[in-house]
Amino acid sequence: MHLFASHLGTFEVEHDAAGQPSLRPFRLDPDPSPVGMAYLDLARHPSRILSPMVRRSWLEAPTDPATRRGRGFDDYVAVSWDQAARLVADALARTRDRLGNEGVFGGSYGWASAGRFHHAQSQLKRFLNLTGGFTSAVNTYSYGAAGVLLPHVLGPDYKDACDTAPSWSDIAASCRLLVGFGGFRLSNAQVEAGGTGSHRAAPALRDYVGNGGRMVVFSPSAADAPEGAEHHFLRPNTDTAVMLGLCHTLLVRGRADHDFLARCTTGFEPFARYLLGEDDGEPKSAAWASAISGVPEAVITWLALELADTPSLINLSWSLQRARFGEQPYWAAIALASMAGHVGERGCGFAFGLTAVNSVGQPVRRLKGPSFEQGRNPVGHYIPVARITELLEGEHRTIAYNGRILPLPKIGLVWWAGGNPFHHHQDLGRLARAFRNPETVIVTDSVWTATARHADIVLPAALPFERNDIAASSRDNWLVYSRQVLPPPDNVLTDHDGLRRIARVMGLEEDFSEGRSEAEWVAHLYDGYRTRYPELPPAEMFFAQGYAGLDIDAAAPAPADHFRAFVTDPSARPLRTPSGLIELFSETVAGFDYADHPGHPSWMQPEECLLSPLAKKHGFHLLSPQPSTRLHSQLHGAGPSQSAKRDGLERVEINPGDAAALGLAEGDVAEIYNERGRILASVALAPHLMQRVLVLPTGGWFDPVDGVDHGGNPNTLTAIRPTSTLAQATAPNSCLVSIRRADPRETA
Ligand SMILES: Nc1nc2c(c(=O)[nH]1)N[C@H]1C(S)=C(S)[C@@H](COP(=O)(O)OP(=O)(O)OC[C@H]3O[C@@H](n4cnc5c(=O)[nH]c(N)nc54)[C@H](O)[C@@H]3O)O[C@H]1N2
Ligand SMILES: Nc1nc2c(c(=O)[nH]1)N[C@H]1C(S)=C(S)[C@@H](COP(=O)(O)OP(=O)(O)OC[C@H]3O[C@@H](n4cnc5c(=O)[nH]c(N)nc54)[C@H](O)[C@@H]3O)O[C@H]1N2
Ligand SMILES: [Mo]
Repeated sequence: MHLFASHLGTFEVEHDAAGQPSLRPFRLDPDPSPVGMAYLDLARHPSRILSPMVRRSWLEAPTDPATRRGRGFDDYVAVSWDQAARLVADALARTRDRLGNEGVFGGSYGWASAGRFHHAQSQLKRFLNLTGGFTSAVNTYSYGAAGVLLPHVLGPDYKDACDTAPSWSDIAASCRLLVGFGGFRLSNAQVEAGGTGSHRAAPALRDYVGNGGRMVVFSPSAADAPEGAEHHFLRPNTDTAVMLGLCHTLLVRGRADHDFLARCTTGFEPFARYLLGEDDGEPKSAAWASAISGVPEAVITWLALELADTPSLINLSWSLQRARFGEQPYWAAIALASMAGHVGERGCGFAFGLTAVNSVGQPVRRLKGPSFEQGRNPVGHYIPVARITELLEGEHRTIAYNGRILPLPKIGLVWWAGGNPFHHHQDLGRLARAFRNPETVIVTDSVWTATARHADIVLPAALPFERNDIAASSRDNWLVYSRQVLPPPDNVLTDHDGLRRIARVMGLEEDFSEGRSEAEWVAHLYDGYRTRYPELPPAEMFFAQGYAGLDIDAAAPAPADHFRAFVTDPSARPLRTPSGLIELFSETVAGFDYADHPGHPSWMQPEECLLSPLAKKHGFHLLSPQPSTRLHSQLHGAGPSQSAKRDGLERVEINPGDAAALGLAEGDVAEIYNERGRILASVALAPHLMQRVLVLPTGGWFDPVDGVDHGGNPNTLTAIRPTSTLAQATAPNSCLVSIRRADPRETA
């Protein structure tokens, strides 16, 4: 079978009578993504980069700081690959001579595309490692706060985003109450990093509700609650307060599971003192939580008792920790589930990210297969990924993070491949200014993203359907042979072939490619999988069939039950925390002495939320969830994303009452603004949305025209303020804005 694999799943390739290819759902996928089906729309799209391009003023004077101001709007000249290769090699040499290899930032955060060989960052990092290394980035935008906090609370085994949830089958069998903070945005489950053969998360959730499973959802948007669920509005960023109110209720009503707390947790005492307000004089009661969150006190009191009485599971969306103090709701949820006493029971306890992507909650044997070898990075410098602006600004010498002080080296060259910081990072105006500091910016991408428009050297990459690869997710059990559908345009190369040309100029080609062709690399990777999993079919069979999966034919693997063994006998099967127990108070975290991250779950009010003084000036809380019609900024030009726009603008959701008060009607062009920036978007009335909340999904392409972003990228407005000093993670979901009808001169 001719298959194409993407982060949105696997598709069958068909050709019509005229030989035109198109994508069809993979026949083994129960819930295929309509967005992924539109991939081929990008093939000859006008946004394609068709040749290596160099920014004109940089080409004329690459070391002249004056030319750097043109990044973002200068024009470009096309050059040959040979010339581009020499320019890259020279620029690298200049930076290494002046600043050493740590002067090269190669962190390149981003989702790139599926495929183990043509993985853009792996290709770039292997290349840069051969040249002596680079300053890198750690953690993710997805799970940056939780990924740093959870190792302190549960141990390093619970660092990964998909590794705490029980399996859907166990939830269906044994959980009687599923509480979802942040709800279940089902369009998110279309996606899986590395791809998948079968979308199972959204059907699993629907089955749970369909079979009478009870569900309570807290979210500023009722659209996050699936049909059949009970939904409660809460003010954005106040989930921690609600959870503390639930904890307090359990405690004062005598319903906390003290046996569980004593056997399986440490630090309950200081946490209980905090709940009771013994030190700060403020009991974290249901009434207190209600005043902060807007959730009725009676709902909190009722739910606390239900949680104790019922086999229950508390799920948090990842979005909650993409906010100021985003570590706290995660810690509070663990405390709450511990007090309710169902951790370790089948399908119960706590979970993070059910339906955030497809794999969470799937019982699969994971194919931890070989990836394209990156080699070793001799440079030890790194940043937490969302501190890119601070790094490039060059004014900050160090940054505190997770108990350490990280030096921030001076950066002379930035090379980004497979990510789009002018999509993903916050406060894009400030990022654009920071991007004017390095001597050289290189971007490898397939399309003219805003990031590419900030580069001096732009290298065109083949799209995923223009190459052959083997796709697999480390969180799934499918291997897919993703076969070329169309050849790339003439001057467009795969990341590997482009880097190979540059390696040749630098005398590193043999080390970089090991003399293997694309087909040989792909076969080599499959051999690696087969060595590790001898039950996989022989290579000829795999490449002929187009896919293989460890569990496709065999019996389903046992569901995950992360905490059962630990809870049954904590001393025999301790967690890998300092105490061996769930840490409701962490000596380690408390010892860091960060004012923005105490040693136990705590309520702290974000500087930007509806309760803060700034809300008097900017009265709306802007949320920026994942787009349902694309993958971040990818597939922006394809049908589903384009047809969801109105008048060429992204749609912003607003409560109809708020809109009426501002004189805004459906389809009006609105300006959304704060001190950081201004954007245009088309007004979409949303009765399901709480008042004073706006929802503008990410992925609109940043397109500033006279200081106003017509592309509707919410990150024009969001702040770079971190979750806390502990994780230094991204916090775009804490953002206050104003909204008004746009000046007609701007929209003309
Ligand atoms: N306001 C706000 N901002 C957010 C979030 C939010 O919730 N709110 N969420 C954050 C999250 S969770 C994430 S993960 C990030 C996502 O941010 P990114 O991962 O940076 O977003 P993508 O659009 O997927 O960027 C991938 C880029 O790689 C390019 N690409 C794809 N395949 C290849 C390839 O083979 N080679 C090369 N060279 N390039 C390729 C694509 O064209 C695209 O430009 O955004 C974050 N930003
Ligand atoms: N189609 C599609 N799917 C995707 C992606 C994509 O780009 N496109 N991106 C993927 C990636 S990289 C990731 S990390 C995951 C992200 O998965 P998540 O982080 O879970 O998803 P989000 O869409 O950011 O947010 C989910 C919901 O959280 C709610 N929410 C926001 N703030 C708050 C709050 O303070 N309190 C409460 N209670 N609710 C709140 C919003 O209403 C939103 O609908 O999605 C993945 N899935
Ligand atoms: Mo993400």
